[in-house]
Amino acid sequence: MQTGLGHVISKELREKFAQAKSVLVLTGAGVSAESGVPTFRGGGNTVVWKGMPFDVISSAGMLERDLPAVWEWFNYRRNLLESLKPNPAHVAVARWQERFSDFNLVTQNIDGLHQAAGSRDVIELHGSIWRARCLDCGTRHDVRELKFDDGVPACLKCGSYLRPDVILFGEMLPMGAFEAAAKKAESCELCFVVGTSVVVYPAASIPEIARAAGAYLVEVNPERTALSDLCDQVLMGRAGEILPLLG
Ligand code: BJW
Ligand code: ZN
Repeated sequence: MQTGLGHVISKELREKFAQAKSVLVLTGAGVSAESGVPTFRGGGNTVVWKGMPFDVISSAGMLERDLPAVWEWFNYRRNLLESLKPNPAHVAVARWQERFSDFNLVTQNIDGLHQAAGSRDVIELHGSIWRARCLDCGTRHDVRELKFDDGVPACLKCGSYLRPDVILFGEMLPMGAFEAAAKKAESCELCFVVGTSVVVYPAASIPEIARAAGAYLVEVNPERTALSDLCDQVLMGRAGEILPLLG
């Protein structure tokens, strides 16, 4: 007998999940929502910080205009993240890597919570809030090793300014990350799209690629998205409640 939310997983999906060998999971901000990380969009709202919409402060243009403000914004979010822990959705996804012979996790998140839950080889499409990158020599540093006395930290190698190692609007994704994710999408049998509004490209094309290549597409989100009509299954609800039901 099924109890609680157990009924949301159909027999067909349970069978696909039991038989699949190659599985790809694409996650977005919603997978971290139950850990306490605010999403960018959803519920009809978008994040605004000090009067600036997030797509203004998290943009390539703002980096050129006001690097200290960009650091202030990321320091604020990093401070929030310090005390947050992975939730049952991160834990379930980390377990899946042991279950399938070919398992790939692609995330748009920069919070590092998948890794904190034990996921390995995560393809981070939008970088990491825990790293900084030199504007001059390109060297990457762990932000926890940097001094922020003057607002903008300096490169430990060459002394030039550092920037957050994240992908802002109008910037190219990290070399090879999208290509690696797209290749895995082309060959997966089962693709989960979890906690993303699927509006930011090129990340949003990953499930489209998987679908076009014949994958069974499952969306997990409390709200419908532009992808919902393309999906074989839409599991409407919170990732931390739904993903553990699959095992
Ligand atoms: C739950 C839940 C729970 C709640 N359980 N779910 C093609 C067409 C049009 C535009 C473009 C295009 N190609 C490129 C562009 C431009 C742009 C873009 O896509 N714009 C669109 C918005 C229109 N893309 C780019 O600029 C990208 N670069 C690029 O394409 O380079 C080539 C290029 C260069 C130069 C010129 C032109 C092209 C880069 C995109 C980088 C995105 N960066 C950000 C910020 C990172 C740094 C930071 O954190 O500040 O990444 S934007 C922001 O959105 C962040 C996220 O990773 C990303 C995606 O958001 P996500 O994860 O989907 O979160 P939300 O909040 O949107 O949704 C949360 C969902 O969770 C909701 O659906 C909720 O319902 C759900 N939810 N609780 C499960 N408990
Ligand atoms: Zn440097």
